[in-house]
Amino acid sequence: MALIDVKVPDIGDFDEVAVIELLVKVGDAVKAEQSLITVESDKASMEIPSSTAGVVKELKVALGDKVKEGSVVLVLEAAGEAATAPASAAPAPVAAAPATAPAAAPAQVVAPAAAGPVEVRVPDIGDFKDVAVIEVLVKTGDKVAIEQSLITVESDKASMEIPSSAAGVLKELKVKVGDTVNIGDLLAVLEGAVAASPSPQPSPQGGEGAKAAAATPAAPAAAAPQAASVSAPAAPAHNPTASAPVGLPHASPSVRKFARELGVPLEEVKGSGPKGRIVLDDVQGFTKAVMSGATQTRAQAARAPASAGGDGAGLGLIPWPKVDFAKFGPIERKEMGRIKKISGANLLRNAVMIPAVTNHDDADITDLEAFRVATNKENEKSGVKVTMLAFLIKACVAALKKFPEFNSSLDGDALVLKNYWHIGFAADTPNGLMVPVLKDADKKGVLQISQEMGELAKKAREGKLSPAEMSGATFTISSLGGIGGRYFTPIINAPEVAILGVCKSQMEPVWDGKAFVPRLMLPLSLTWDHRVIDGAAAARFNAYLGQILGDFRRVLL
Ligand code: CAO
Repeated sequence: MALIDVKVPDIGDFDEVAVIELLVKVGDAVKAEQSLITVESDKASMEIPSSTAGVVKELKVALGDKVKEGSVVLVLEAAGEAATAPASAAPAPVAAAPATAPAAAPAQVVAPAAAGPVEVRVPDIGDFKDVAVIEVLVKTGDKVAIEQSLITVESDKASMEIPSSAAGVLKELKVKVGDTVNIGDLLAVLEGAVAASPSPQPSPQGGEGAKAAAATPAAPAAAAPQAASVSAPAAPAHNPTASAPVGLPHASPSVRKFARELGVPLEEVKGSGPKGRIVLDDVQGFTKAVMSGATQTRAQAARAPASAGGDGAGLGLIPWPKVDFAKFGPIERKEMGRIKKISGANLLRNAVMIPAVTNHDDADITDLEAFRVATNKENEKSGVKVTMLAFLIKACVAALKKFPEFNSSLDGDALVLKNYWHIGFAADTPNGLMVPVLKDADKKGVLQISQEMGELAKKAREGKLSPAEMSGATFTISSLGGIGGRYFTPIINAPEVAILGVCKSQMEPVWDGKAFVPRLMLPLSLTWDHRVIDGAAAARFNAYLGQILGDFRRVLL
């Protein structure tokens, strides 16, 4: 097996470029054309590929080293036919193919010095053909300075910025991300432009002519077009005064490609490489963080409904007022607990996304309450106490069976009607609101429901509910009956489509047709999703629920 020195090939006018990434390590099997290192000048980065296959025996460069044409990158133990190739006899680089280095010579400026519309075209960019525009760094209306980068283009091995050689206001951008460009292509039109050089040459018009014009400064002028044209200097202009691109993510072509494939917005990735350069690990780390929910891309944040503490920007609302409360009196700051944060974000989404309406009604529970009290007396020894909520769960199941759309969920344009009746109930706990779910309420009697509810409520208060015990609800009841109040507007627990709020029952004078009689009235507040349920159906649901609670024998019908 022959050992081959892989050297930096002809990289155009690059003088000394810094090694910013090592893409292989000792022991790696390398394929022909595989990139070995990334080098970078002040304007372009490029990868140096290997033109021979083999195993890396020794790395001759380290991060931060400066290399130029002929510098040995590494020693390869060549494999197969490549091993028979002369290792270093040839004056040309032995292994590494030219990295399609951008042409170094600045393209010729052909704009008049006077103000006016000026076309900016792609200059001679060496062997690059059909290179993709991967970033547009300016927008219409921007003031562009001479040498300011306009776009970034990328071949399979290198990326470079195309700067403007004229100053002016950008009137029109002729390219967008994803376009491919070649020498002479029109990039932009500047107005009030002042060219970098008053060379009176015609602008390259594309194709070979353009190349010739750019490569031969003394080429005779063609007929000058109405709008004078300017060729932007080729990317690696080595102009120390060239302005650094603002906000351009610093990354090699392979990292950019990798990020594009994953849909990672590079400008949001924090680089850990030299000078803040984004390396492969950074892109992977960012992807993991987004997938685990630890972070969000800006696009996600803009799409998502504002979180509990959100500022409403995602909804296009004016920002949340920021007030220095301490200015008005003493304050104490207390971070919200985990459950409050989670439920807050859910409640906000549900409140914002569901066109919800609430119907209020009353149910006469005079007889039911008498029955409940009697039942509890009879069952005193059993330890199971029946509360109104257990009867409400049973009554709701009957109403849900009669009005099945209340026991459904929206799935796109379809309604999913559920043939099971799992009832969630809001429980007030020291950690915040929890919603345990009483499964198969249709198959259980009021005593069993009471017992299970008691166990679930206890678990909720102790923070011991399992995820399974909090999922699968088809309808929810929020009872404040033990506390007080008259009516309220509960928020639907998506993807359910309705929720019943219950407040404290109280004795009221009710007209029975002849006289006012004292009756125990239970306030009901039914909130429903208007996309699924109509107001008439909601009124019927409440009325039916009231009838059942008024005469519980109806549950049997
Ligand atoms: N009218 C009058 N009294 C009522 C009543 C009603 N609608 N509902 C319950 N009561 C009475 C009970 O009979 C009981 O009285 P006694 O102590 O004299 O027997 C007392 O109020 C306490 O009942 P409870 O609240 O312990 O039991 P419950 O089955 O009604 O409720 C639970 C259980 C877990 C739902 C409840 O404890 C709870 O946490 N409620 C709060 C729910 C909540 O926060 N909802 C708001 C969500 S939106 O933020």
